[in-house]
Amino acid sequence: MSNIVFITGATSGFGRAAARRFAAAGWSLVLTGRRLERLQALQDELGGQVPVHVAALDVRDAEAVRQAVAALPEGFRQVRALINNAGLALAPQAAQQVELADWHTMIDTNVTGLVNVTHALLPTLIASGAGASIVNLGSVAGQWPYPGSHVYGATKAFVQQFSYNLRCDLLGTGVRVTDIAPGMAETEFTLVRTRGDQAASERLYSGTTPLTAEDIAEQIFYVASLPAHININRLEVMPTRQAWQPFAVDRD
Ligand code: NDP
Ligand code: 8X3
Repeated sequence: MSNIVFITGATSGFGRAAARRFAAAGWSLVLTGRRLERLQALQDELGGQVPVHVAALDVRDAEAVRQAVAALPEGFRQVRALINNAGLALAPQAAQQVELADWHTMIDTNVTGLVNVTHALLPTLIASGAGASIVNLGSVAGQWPYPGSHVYGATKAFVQQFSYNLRCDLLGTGVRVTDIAPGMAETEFTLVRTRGDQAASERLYSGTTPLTAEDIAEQIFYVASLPAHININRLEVMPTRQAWQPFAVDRD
């Protein structure tokens, strides 16, 4: 019987690359996201390789999440790894210029969505026992402040602390929890953040060497496939060509 991984946000970026990485290792896939046509395309691509189940799912909807987990077909129920990847940043301008609705969308997706899926799958993961994994996608923005990060960074700080706190409660169950905190990675992330500004997205990643979706998929697979006695608590990963800046000072 193959291992089963449940991935949120599998329609793009890290989630889609993770689906391919787990498939390459023979894992069965449960792929979720809101864009069903992209899920079906991934199912067409990987379905000849491993069993694939897709479910269109908005992680913000707790009842839909509960039903999607309850409706997992035979062969996909004994989930061994949960990859809590669905998430987004919006409104990169200063906090005082941001619409409240954008803050709510980030909280609803990155915080509420992540706990919705975790809550729905915890019994299954605990039943799976030693070697089961929850891999949460945090961010360097959860640890390091920068202008325009406001609620986005705060949601990722939540992801870090929730991951650590889960470790405490899951001690003795064998279920591992990891917060993976990437720096700049070229995906559709900036396109979403800028509401479709392709030029802004290309500008951010041009002339440097960002992380790729495949780089992070490799880290996700790594932490979920380590021997059962090893738990990576937090994995912060930046491009070599990204670092911090000095503190900003307001002067007369
Ligand atoms: P992408 O925009 O490429 O992918 C985001 C994924 O999240 C999509 O598959 C999208 O699917 C899904 N998603 C968004 N909202 C929802 C929702 N309400 N319900 C279900 N799925 C949703 O970005 P990345 O791959 O870069 O981002 C993945 C994660 O990594 C995010 O949590 C992000 O915050 C984090 N991250 C990204 C970094 C980067 O620089 N790229 C760095 C650090 C962390 P759909 O729209 O089909 O629902
Ligand atoms: C995404 C990376 O640097 O834009 O979480 O915050 S960054």
